[in-house]
Amino acid sequence: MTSHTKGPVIIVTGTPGTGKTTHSQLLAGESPVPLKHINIGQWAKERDLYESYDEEWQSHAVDEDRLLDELEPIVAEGGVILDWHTCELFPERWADLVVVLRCDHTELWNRLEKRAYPLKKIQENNQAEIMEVVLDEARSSYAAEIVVELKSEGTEDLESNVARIVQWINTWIKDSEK
Ligand code: DAT
Repeated sequence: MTSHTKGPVIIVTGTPGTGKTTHSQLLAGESPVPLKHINIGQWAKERDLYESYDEEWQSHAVDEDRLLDELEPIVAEGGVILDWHTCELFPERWADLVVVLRCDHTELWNRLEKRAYPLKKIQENNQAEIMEVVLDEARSSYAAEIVVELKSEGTEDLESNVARIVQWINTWIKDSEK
Protein backbone atom coordinates (compact mmCIF):
# COMPACT_ATOMS: atom_id res chain seq x y z
CA MET A 1 0.00 0.00 0.00
CA THR A 2 2.92 2.20 0.69
CA SER A 3 4.52 5.06 -1.18
CA HIS A 4 7.25 5.45 1.40
CA THR A 5 10.55 5.30 -0.44
CA LYS A 6 13.08 5.31 2.39
CA GLY A 7 11.55 2.45 4.33
CA PRO A 8 8.41 1.49 6.19
CA VAL A 9 6.62 3.57 8.80
CA ILE A 10 6.29 1.59 12.00
CA ILE A 11 4.23 2.80 14.93
CA VAL A 12 5.42 1.36 18.25
CA THR A 13 2.74 2.00 20.83
CA GLY A 14 1.61 0.77 24.25
CA THR A 15 0.97 1.97 27.78
CA PRO A 16 3.89 3.96 29.26
CA GLY A 17 6.52 1.53 30.55
CA THR A 18 5.67 -1.36 28.21
CA GLY A 19 8.99 -0.95 26.39
CA LYS A 20 8.38 1.26 23.35
CA THR A 21 11.62 3.22 23.54
CA THR A 22 13.72 0.15 24.37
CA HIS A 23 12.21 -1.72 21.40
CA SER A 24 12.50 1.26 19.04
CA GLN A 25 16.16 1.83 19.85
CA LEU A 26 17.07 -1.81 19.33
CA LEU A 27 15.00 -1.99 16.17
CA ALA A 28 16.64 1.15 14.73
CA GLY A 29 20.01 -0.52 15.34
CA GLU A 30 19.08 -3.84 13.77
CA SER A 31 16.89 -2.81 10.88
CA PRO A 32 18.13 -3.69 7.38
CA VAL A 33 17.07 -0.20 6.22
CA PRO A 34 17.84 2.98 8.19
CA LEU A 35 14.96 3.88 10.48
CA LYS A 36 14.70 7.20 12.24
CA HIS A 37 13.40 6.65 15.76
CA ILE A 38 11.09 9.47 16.79
CA ASN A 39 10.19 9.43 20.45
CA ILE A 40 7.14 11.66 20.08
CA GLY A 41 7.13 12.89 23.69
CA GLN A 42 10.73 14.06 23.49
CA TRP A 43 10.39 15.29 19.94
CA ALA A 44 7.35 17.44 20.81
CA LYS A 45 9.15 18.83 23.82
CA GLU A 46 12.23 19.80 21.80
CA ARG A 47 9.99 21.62 19.32
CA ASP A 48 7.81 23.19 21.97
CA LEU A 49 4.68 21.51 20.64
CA TYR A 50 3.05 21.37 24.04
CA GLU A 51 -0.05 23.37 24.84
CA SER A 52 -0.20 22.95 28.57
CA TYR A 53 1.21 21.12 31.55
CA ASP A 54 -1.12 19.33 33.93
CA GLU A 55 0.36 19.62 37.43
CA GLU A 56 -1.96 17.06 38.94
CA TRP A 57 -1.12 14.38 36.37
CA GLN A 58 2.39 15.63 35.78
CA SER A 59 1.91 15.34 32.09
CA HIS A 60 1.92 17.56 29.04
CA ALA A 61 -0.83 17.99 26.47
CA VAL A 62 0.58 18.10 23.00
CA ASP A 63 -0.68 20.39 20.24
CA GLU A 64 -1.82 17.61 17.93
CA ASP A 65 -2.38 19.73 14.83
CA ARG A 66 1.12 21.14 14.92
CA LEU A 67 2.58 17.76 15.76
CA LEU A 68 0.94 16.17 12.72
CA ASP A 69 1.94 19.07 10.45
CA GLU A 70 5.57 18.78 11.47
CA LEU A 71 5.65 15.02 11.21
CA GLU A 72 3.90 14.79 7.83
CA PRO A 73 6.91 15.49 5.53
CA ILE A 74 9.16 13.18 7.55
CA VAL A 75 6.65 10.37 7.57
CA ALA A 76 5.90 10.85 3.85
CA GLU A 77 9.45 9.80 3.00
CA GLY A 78 9.25 6.75 5.23
CA GLY A 79 11.93 4.96 7.20
CA VAL A 80 10.48 6.04 10.53
CA ILE A 81 9.58 4.55 13.89
CA LEU A 82 6.92 6.56 15.71
CA ASP A 83 7.21 5.80 19.43
CA TRP A 84 4.24 7.02 21.47
CA HIS A 85 1.75 5.86 24.08
CA THR A 86 -1.18 6.64 21.82
CA CYS A 87 -1.64 6.06 18.10
CA GLU A 88 -5.16 7.02 17.06
CA LEU A 89 -4.27 10.55 16.04
CA PHE A 90 -1.87 9.41 13.30
CA PRO A 91 -3.62 9.20 9.91
CA GLU A 92 -4.33 5.63 8.90
CA ARG A 93 -2.43 6.02 5.62
CA TRP A 94 0.80 6.75 7.53
CA ALA A 95 1.27 3.32 9.04
CA ASP A 96 2.71 0.20 7.45
CA LEU A 97 2.87 -1.64 10.77
CA VAL A 98 1.46 -0.91 14.22
CA VAL A 99 3.14 -2.73 17.08
CA VAL A 100 1.26 -2.72 20.38
CA LEU A 101 3.45 -3.74 23.32
CA ARG A 102 1.82 -5.46 26.27
CA CYS A 103 3.02 -6.13 29.77
CA ASP A 104 1.80 -7.96 32.83
CA HIS A 105 0.39 -5.34 35.22
CA THR A 106 2.58 -6.26 38.21
CA GLU A 107 5.72 -5.94 36.13
CA LEU A 108 4.40 -2.69 34.65
CA TRP A 109 3.70 -1.32 38.13
CA ASN A 110 7.32 -2.00 39.13
CA ARG A 111 8.65 -0.29 36.03
CA LEU A 112 6.53 2.81 36.58
CA GLU A 113 7.46 2.98 40.26
CA LYS A 114 11.11 3.06 39.23
CA ARG A 115 10.28 6.13 37.16
CA ALA A 116 9.02 7.84 40.29
CA TYR A 117 5.64 8.53 38.73
CA PRO A 118 3.03 9.80 41.20
CA LEU A 119 0.85 6.98 42.53
CA LYS A 120 -2.19 8.25 40.66
CA LYS A 121 -0.36 8.12 37.37
CA ILE A 122 0.89 4.59 38.06
CA GLN A 123 -2.66 3.47 38.89
CA GLU A 124 -4.11 5.13 35.83
CA ASN A 125 -1.58 3.56 33.49
CA ASN A 126 -1.89 0.18 35.15
CA GLN A 127 -5.65 0.26 34.74
CA ALA A 128 -5.30 1.29 31.11
CA GLU A 129 -3.00 -1.69 30.48
CA ILE A 130 -5.46 -4.09 32.12
CA MET A 131 -8.32 -2.62 30.10
CA GLU A 132 -6.31 -2.92 26.85
CA VAL A 133 -6.95 0.73 26.04
CA VAL A 134 -4.08 1.16 23.58
CA LEU A 135 -4.75 -2.17 21.86
CA ASP A 136 -8.41 -1.22 21.34
CA GLU A 137 -7.35 2.16 20.03
CA ALA A 138 -4.93 0.57 17.55
CA ARG A 139 -7.51 -1.96 16.40
CA SER A 140 -10.15 0.67 15.84
CA SER A 141 -7.78 3.00 13.99
CA TYR A 142 -5.90 0.64 11.63
CA ALA A 143 -6.58 -2.41 9.45
CA ALA A 144 -6.46 -5.61 11.49
CA GLU A 145 -3.69 -7.11 9.34
CA ILE A 146 -1.18 -4.38 10.21
CA VAL A 147 -1.77 -4.39 13.98
CA VAL A 148 0.48 -6.74 15.96
CA GLU A 149 0.22 -7.26 19.71
CA LEU A 150 3.54 -8.30 21.29
CA LYS A 151 4.40 -9.27 24.87
CA SER A 152 7.18 -7.18 26.42
CA GLU A 153 7.92 -8.62 29.83
CA GLY A 154 11.53 -9.80 29.64
CA THR A 155 14.65 -9.41 27.53
CA GLU A 156 13.86 -12.60 25.62
CA ASP A 157 10.59 -10.95 24.51
CA LEU A 158 12.48 -7.85 23.49
CA GLU A 159 14.91 -9.83 21.35
CA SER A 160 12.31 -12.04 19.72
CA ASN A 161 10.00 -9.09 19.05
CA VAL A 162 12.74 -7.11 17.35
CA ALA A 163 13.81 -10.16 15.32
CA ARG A 164 10.21 -10.59 14.22
CA ILE A 165 9.88 -6.96 13.16
CA VAL A 166 13.19 -7.17 11.27
CA GLN A 167 11.78 -10.16 9.36
CA TRP A 168 8.67 -8.18 8.62
CA ILE A 169 10.86 -5.31 7.29
CA ASN A 170 12.71 -7.73 5.00
CA THR A 171 9.39 -8.83 3.53
CA TRP A 172 8.29 -5.22 3.21
CA ILE A 173 11.47 -4.42 1.24
CA LYS A 174 10.92 -7.36 -1.13
CA ASP A 175 7.28 -6.40 -1.67
CA SER A 176 8.12 -2.77 -2.34
CA GLU A 177 10.70 -3.77 -4.98
CA LYS A 178 8.10 -5.67 -7.00
P1 DAT B 1 8.14 3.03 27.22
O1 DAT B 1 8.97 3.66 26.13
O2 DAT B 1 7.03 2.18 26.68
O3 DAT B 1 7.65 3.99 28.25
P2 DAT B 1 10.67 1.91 28.07
O4 DAT B 1 11.23 1.34 26.81
O5 DAT B 1 11.22 3.20 28.55
O6 DAT B 1 9.07 1.99 27.99
O7 DAT B 1 10.83 0.77 29.18
C1 DAT B 1 10.53 1.02 30.54
C2 DAT B 1 11.47 0.22 31.42
O8 DAT B 1 11.17 -1.15 31.32
C3 DAT B 1 12.95 0.36 31.05
O9 DAT B 1 13.69 0.34 32.25
C4 DAT B 1 13.25 -0.88 30.25
C5 DAT B 1 12.27 -1.89 30.81
N1 DAT B 1 11.76 -2.81 29.80
C6 DAT B 1 10.85 -2.54 28.86
N2 DAT B 1 10.58 -3.60 28.11
C7 DAT B 1 11.34 -4.60 28.58
C8 DAT B 1 11.51 -5.97 28.23
N3 DAT B 1 10.83 -6.55 27.22
N4 DAT B 1 12.39 -6.70 28.95
C9 DAT B 1 13.06 -6.15 29.96
N5 DAT B 1 12.95 -4.86 30.35
C10 DAT B 1 12.10 -4.10 29.67
